[in-house]
Amino acid sequence: MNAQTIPPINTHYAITPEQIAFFQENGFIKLKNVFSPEEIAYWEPIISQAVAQYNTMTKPMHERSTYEKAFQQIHNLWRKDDKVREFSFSKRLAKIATELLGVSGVRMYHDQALYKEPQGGATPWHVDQYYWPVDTFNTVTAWIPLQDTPMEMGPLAFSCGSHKIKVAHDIEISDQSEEVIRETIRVKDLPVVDTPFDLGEVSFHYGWTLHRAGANLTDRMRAVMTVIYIEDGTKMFAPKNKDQINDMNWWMPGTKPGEVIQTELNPIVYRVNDPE
Ligand SMILES: O=C(O)CCC(=O)C(=O)O
Repeated sequence: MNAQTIPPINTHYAITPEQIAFFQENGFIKLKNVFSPEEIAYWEPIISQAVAQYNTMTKPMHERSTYEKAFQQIHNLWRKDDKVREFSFSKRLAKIATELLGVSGVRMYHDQALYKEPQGGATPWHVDQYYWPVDTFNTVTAWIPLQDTPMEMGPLAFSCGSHKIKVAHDIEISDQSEEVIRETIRVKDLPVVDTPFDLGEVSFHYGWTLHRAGANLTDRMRAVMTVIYIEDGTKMFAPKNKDQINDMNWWMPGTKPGEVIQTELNPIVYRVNDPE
């Protein structure tokens, strides 16, 4: 693709008040055609090449923990690769995140590639915010599959309305989080949305929404990029577990409890009055 045909990554994607209401009520939303097939065809090799370069997980599948079987996980690719930075700072994505949260702007918390290998295991049920020492409800992950993602590849699944209940808030991603949440969903009869993703479809979920992904039963990589945003103005609280200490050091180094999160790793990605 030459310079003229590189698809612009910052153009606007319109969401409706009904979609915002759905997100805030259910804790997630799946939006079709956020990216065109041409855009995915352009970005997938760029992101996949960076993942191949920076992946450090080389253990054979049978020697890995449940967590390690779930995906190759590469954090803050935007710091390592300038092209990926362009993708992760897409104003299209950040504007959707801002509008869904109903806030005046969002900052980068971090990005991460989550590549589920052929025959890779399921991602256990969990909440993301267990890991994050952030003093806000307003966090959101954009989950961006870089191919169409049928059921047998492990698309992301969500428990509807589960951001409003307190389940497994103190459990890391593990067999235990899977068991506790699965049982809660069964007992409380909570609805679950577990459906394939079309090419270009992107989901957004709150940090407290219960979610999981099935195993990758195919012989193809399930390539997914994610970008995690926090509301501008969010403060850090004193970490409550070892994972939150890691997150503090990784995503907001130098920030003290009670301070606004605004290090060089957390630039503003979108503000409501930014020019289109
Ligand atoms: O991609 C996956 O398998 C899990 C993703 C996830 O848990 C997340 O993005 O919060």
